[in-house]
Amino acid sequence: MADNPKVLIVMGSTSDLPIMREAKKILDMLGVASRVGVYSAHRTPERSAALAAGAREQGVRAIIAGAGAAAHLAGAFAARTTIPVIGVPLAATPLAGLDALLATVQMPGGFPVGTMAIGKPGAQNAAFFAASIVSLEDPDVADAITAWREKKAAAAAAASAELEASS
Ligand code: RP5
Repeated sequence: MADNPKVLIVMGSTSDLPIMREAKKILDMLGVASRVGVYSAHRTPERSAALAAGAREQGVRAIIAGAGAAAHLAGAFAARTTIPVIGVPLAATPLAGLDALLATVQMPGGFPVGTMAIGKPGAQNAAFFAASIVSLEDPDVADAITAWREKKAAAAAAASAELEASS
Protein backbone atom coordinates (compact mmCIF):
# COMPACT_ATOMS: atom_id res chain seq x y z
CA MET A 1 0.00 0.00 0.00
CA ALA A 2 1.41 3.41 -0.96
CA ASP A 3 2.14 5.84 1.91
CA ASN A 4 1.36 8.94 -0.15
CA PRO A 5 -1.20 7.79 -2.72
CA LYS A 6 -2.08 10.11 -5.59
CA VAL A 7 -5.19 8.05 -6.32
CA LEU A 8 -7.62 6.32 -3.97
CA ILE A 9 -9.48 3.27 -5.25
CA VAL A 10 -12.53 2.59 -3.10
CA MET A 11 -15.26 0.01 -3.53
CA GLY A 12 -18.44 -0.86 -1.72
CA SER A 13 -17.63 -4.50 -1.03
CA THR A 14 -14.90 -7.09 -1.35
CA SER A 15 -17.17 -8.67 -3.98
CA ASP A 16 -16.20 -5.69 -6.20
CA LEU A 17 -12.48 -6.47 -5.95
CA PRO A 18 -12.10 -8.79 -8.97
CA ILE A 19 -13.11 -5.90 -11.24
CA MET A 20 -11.61 -2.99 -9.28
CA ARG A 21 -8.26 -4.78 -9.14
CA GLU A 22 -8.02 -3.93 -12.86
CA ALA A 23 -7.76 -0.24 -11.97
CA LYS A 24 -4.95 -0.93 -9.52
CA LYS A 25 -3.04 -2.94 -12.15
CA ILE A 26 -3.17 -0.05 -14.62
CA LEU A 27 -2.07 2.54 -12.05
CA ASP A 28 0.84 0.32 -10.98
CA MET A 29 1.85 -0.13 -14.62
CA LEU A 30 1.82 3.67 -15.13
CA GLY A 31 3.78 4.32 -11.93
CA VAL A 32 0.96 6.10 -10.10
CA ALA A 33 0.89 5.51 -6.33
CA SER A 34 -2.53 4.32 -5.22
CA ARG A 35 -4.32 2.87 -2.23
CA VAL A 36 -7.20 0.38 -2.33
CA GLY A 37 -9.92 -0.12 0.28
CA VAL A 38 -13.50 -1.15 0.97
CA TYR A 39 -15.52 1.92 1.97
CA SER A 40 -19.26 1.42 1.80
CA ALA A 41 -21.62 4.40 1.57
CA HIS A 42 -24.26 2.57 3.61
CA ARG A 43 -22.41 -0.04 5.69
CA THR A 44 -19.61 2.29 6.83
CA PRO A 45 -20.82 5.81 5.99
CA GLU A 46 -18.77 7.67 8.62
CA ARG A 47 -15.55 5.89 7.64
CA SER A 48 -16.17 6.71 3.99
CA ALA A 49 -16.97 10.33 4.78
CA ALA A 50 -13.75 10.72 6.77
CA LEU A 51 -11.63 9.34 3.93
CA ALA A 52 -13.28 11.67 1.41
CA ALA A 53 -12.97 14.72 3.65
CA GLY A 54 -9.25 14.19 4.29
CA ALA A 55 -8.23 13.24 0.76
CA ARG A 56 -7.20 16.67 -0.53
CA GLU A 57 -4.92 17.55 2.36
CA GLN A 58 -3.26 14.14 2.03
CA GLY A 59 -2.23 14.96 -1.54
CA VAL A 60 -4.74 12.72 -3.31
CA ARG A 61 -5.48 13.96 -6.84
CA ALA A 62 -8.36 11.68 -7.85
CA ILE A 63 -10.69 9.13 -6.29
CA ILE A 64 -11.97 6.07 -8.16
CA ALA A 65 -15.15 4.64 -6.64
CA GLY A 66 -16.58 1.31 -7.81
CA ALA A 67 -19.95 0.04 -6.65
CA GLY A 68 -22.87 -2.05 -7.78
CA ALA A 69 -26.65 -2.08 -7.21
CA ALA A 70 -28.05 1.30 -6.05
CA ALA A 71 -24.51 2.61 -6.37
CA HIS A 72 -24.22 5.77 -4.30
CA LEU A 73 -20.58 5.42 -3.25
CA ALA A 74 -19.10 7.75 -5.89
CA GLY A 75 -21.79 10.34 -5.20
CA ALA A 76 -21.18 10.13 -1.47
CA PHE A 77 -17.49 10.86 -2.07
CA ALA A 78 -18.31 13.69 -4.48
CA ALA A 79 -20.47 15.24 -1.77
CA ARG A 80 -17.53 15.46 0.61
CA THR A 81 -14.58 16.47 -1.54
CA THR A 82 -13.85 18.83 -4.41
CA ILE A 83 -11.13 16.66 -5.96
CA PRO A 84 -12.20 14.67 -9.03
CA VAL A 85 -14.30 11.56 -8.35
CA ILE A 86 -14.47 8.87 -11.03
CA GLY A 87 -17.28 6.33 -10.76
CA VAL A 88 -17.19 2.73 -11.97
CA PRO A 89 -20.63 1.07 -12.13
CA LEU A 90 -20.46 -2.65 -11.40
CA ALA A 91 -22.76 -5.55 -12.27
CA ALA A 92 -23.94 -6.89 -8.91
CA THR A 93 -27.66 -7.56 -9.44
CA PRO A 94 -29.97 -9.07 -12.09
CA LEU A 95 -29.94 -5.62 -13.75
CA ALA A 96 -26.34 -6.32 -14.77
CA GLY A 97 -24.90 -2.93 -13.87
CA LEU A 98 -27.49 -0.74 -15.58
CA ASP A 99 -28.82 0.11 -12.11
CA ALA A 100 -25.36 1.13 -10.94
CA LEU A 101 -24.66 3.07 -14.15
CA LEU A 102 -27.79 5.19 -13.79
CA ALA A 103 -27.24 5.73 -10.07
CA THR A 104 -23.62 6.78 -10.64
CA VAL A 105 -24.09 9.01 -13.67
CA GLN A 106 -27.24 10.86 -12.63
CA MET A 107 -25.71 13.20 -10.06
CA PRO A 108 -27.45 16.54 -9.52
CA GLY A 109 -25.59 19.61 -10.82
CA GLY A 110 -22.60 20.72 -8.75
CA PHE A 111 -21.54 17.29 -7.49
CA PRO A 112 -20.01 15.66 -10.56
CA VAL A 113 -18.97 12.03 -10.83
CA GLY A 114 -16.99 11.26 -13.98
CA THR A 115 -18.75 8.03 -14.87
CA MET A 116 -17.03 5.25 -16.76
CA ALA A 117 -18.43 2.15 -18.49
CA ILE A 118 -19.84 -0.81 -16.56
CA GLY A 119 -17.32 -3.35 -15.29
CA LYS A 120 -13.76 -4.11 -16.38
CA PRO A 121 -13.35 -1.55 -19.18
CA GLY A 122 -14.75 1.07 -16.82
CA ALA A 123 -12.27 0.14 -14.10
CA GLN A 124 -9.41 0.28 -16.61
CA ASN A 125 -10.50 3.63 -18.03
CA ALA A 126 -11.00 5.01 -14.54
CA ALA A 127 -7.33 4.30 -13.90
CA PHE A 128 -6.22 5.89 -17.19
CA PHE A 129 -8.42 8.91 -16.47
CA ALA A 130 -7.03 9.27 -12.95
CA ALA A 131 -3.50 8.91 -14.35
CA SER A 132 -4.25 11.68 -16.86
CA ILE A 133 -5.21 13.95 -13.98
CA VAL A 134 -2.00 13.08 -12.13
CA SER A 135 -0.02 13.62 -15.37
CA LEU A 136 -0.91 17.33 -15.31
CA GLU A 137 1.73 17.75 -12.63
CA ASP A 138 3.90 14.67 -13.28
CA PRO A 139 5.55 14.39 -16.71
CA ASP A 140 6.72 10.84 -15.98
CA VAL A 141 3.10 9.71 -15.82
CA ALA A 142 2.32 11.53 -19.07
CA ASP A 143 5.28 9.71 -20.66
CA ALA A 144 4.05 6.35 -19.29
CA ILE A 145 0.59 6.88 -20.83
CA THR A 146 2.14 7.84 -24.17
CA ALA A 147 4.48 4.83 -24.08
CA TRP A 148 1.55 2.47 -23.39
CA ARG A 149 -0.38 3.91 -26.34
CA GLU A 150 2.63 3.63 -28.63
CA LYS A 151 3.05 -0.01 -27.63
CA LYS A 152 -0.62 -0.69 -28.43
CA ALA A 153 -0.32 1.10 -31.79
CA ALA A 154 2.77 -0.93 -32.71
CA ALA A 155 1.00 -4.17 -31.76
CA ALA A 156 -2.04 -3.25 -33.87
CA ALA A 157 0.12 -2.36 -36.87
CA ALA A 158 2.10 -5.61 -36.52
CA ALA A 159 -1.12 -7.64 -36.31
CA SER A 160 -2.44 -5.94 -39.42
CA ALA A 161 0.82 -6.50 -41.32
CA GLU A 162 0.67 -10.20 -40.46
CA LEU A 163 -2.96 -10.43 -41.57
CA GLU A 164 -2.32 -8.56 -44.82
CA ALA A 165 0.69 -10.74 -45.61
CA SER A 166 -1.36 -13.90 -45.21
CA SER A 167 -4.47 -12.81 -47.11
C1 RP5 B 1 -22.74 -2.63 -3.31
O1 RP5 B 1 -23.53 -3.77 -3.28
C2 RP5 B 1 -21.34 -3.13 -3.51
O2 RP5 B 1 -20.58 -2.16 -4.17
C3 RP5 B 1 -21.51 -4.38 -4.31
O3 RP5 B 1 -21.32 -4.14 -5.71
C4 RP5 B 1 -22.95 -4.78 -4.07
C5 RP5 B 1 -23.09 -6.13 -3.40
O4 RP5 B 1 -22.32 -6.15 -2.21
P1 RP5 B 1 -22.14 -7.50 -1.39
O5 RP5 B 1 -23.50 -7.90 -0.95
O6 RP5 B 1 -21.50 -8.51 -2.34
O7 RP5 B 1 -21.22 -7.17 -0.26
O8 RP5 B 1 -22.84 -1.90 -2.16
